[in-house]
Amino acid sequence: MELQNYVSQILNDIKNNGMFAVKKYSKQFDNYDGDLELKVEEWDIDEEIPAQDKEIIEKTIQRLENYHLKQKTEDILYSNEYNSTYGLINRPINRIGIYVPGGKPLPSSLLMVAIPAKIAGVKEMLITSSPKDGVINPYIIYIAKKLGIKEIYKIGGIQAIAAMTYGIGMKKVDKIFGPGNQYVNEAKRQVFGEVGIDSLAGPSEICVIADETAKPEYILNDLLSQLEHGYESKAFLVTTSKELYEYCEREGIDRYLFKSIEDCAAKTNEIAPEHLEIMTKDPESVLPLIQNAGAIYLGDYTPVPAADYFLGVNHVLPTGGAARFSSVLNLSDFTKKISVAKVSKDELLKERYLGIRMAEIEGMHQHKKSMEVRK
Ligand code: HSO
Ligand code: ZN
Repeated sequence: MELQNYVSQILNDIKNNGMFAVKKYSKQFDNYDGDLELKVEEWDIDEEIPAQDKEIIEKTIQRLENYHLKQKTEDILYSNEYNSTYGLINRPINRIGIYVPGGKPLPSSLLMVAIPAKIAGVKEMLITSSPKDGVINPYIIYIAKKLGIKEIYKIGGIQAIAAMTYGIGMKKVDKIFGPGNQYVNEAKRQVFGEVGIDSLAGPSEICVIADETAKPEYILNDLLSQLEHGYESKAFLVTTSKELYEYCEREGIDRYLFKSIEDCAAKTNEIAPEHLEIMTKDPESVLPLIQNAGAIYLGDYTPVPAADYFLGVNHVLPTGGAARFSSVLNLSDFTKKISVAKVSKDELLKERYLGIRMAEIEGMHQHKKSMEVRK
């Protein structure tokens, strides 16, 4: 059956039959029929995490916090010449669900979502993940505890997206975050509207722009590191160096040789890669030429994996060309903007002819009346 129908049937089944259906699919897909919510004693994993790892996690959290705190934006509130007030204010999303893929849980990706969420003021967070042999990865539990997340559900796949959307076995969430396989992505796509979703993350990609000054060994390793994410991941080399072009000949690496850096930048904008590394004599001078990329890392000492793990920048990025129209995960993904106005009598009476005429054009008589009736 076609993916779309397959997913919509399962979503509908869960919407109509609730917990009974969630349990059925957990048994079928995760081979799991135990408790769906993590039990009190299962939270007790502190001894499984080595002290050094706890320190690494602590330092990483601090670096992520430092970077994301800078993104806080002030509410806008101003008065105009009529002494009316206008503004745009921020309010956090109240409750979010974070999907953690069970096949290869990435604790670093949990940090990348939960930390900006906390800084943005999200009050309630939960995690869903398919259990492996009945258990959730202890690093995921450790990070959840550390960040004050109080609910973890052993539910994966389409059923996790349905449970979060319809509130089955849990209170429903306002927005769903986190990457997943093609079934999870299709489920997220279908529930969008009933619930918010972050994005539809596809396979990871890297693009490197490099000239003759770049170190071939660094570049090849960076390209290969991205391919480690899976067979669908993509690596692009866009270069003016014939030597580098030849050095990087490997399966899975798409290479382009151009005469100028401008041409390299144009090709990169077409690709709109998730990650872009610029390793040229003067990387800052290339930056203005780049229009489409999820993240840009300059110079010899900013490999993508450093950004994946510890720099503090966010590694949740648009993939598959989505960098043409969407952004790296940031605080605004966890907040809503609300417009505010308080109009003075003077302004309404003097300016209402604008609205009154527009209401006439649209044939909206009661709209007109509402503005007219005031004296
Ligand atoms: N490169 C991935 C993030 C990641 N890498 C997590 C390793 N763990 C997407 O930006
Ligand atoms: Zn990575």
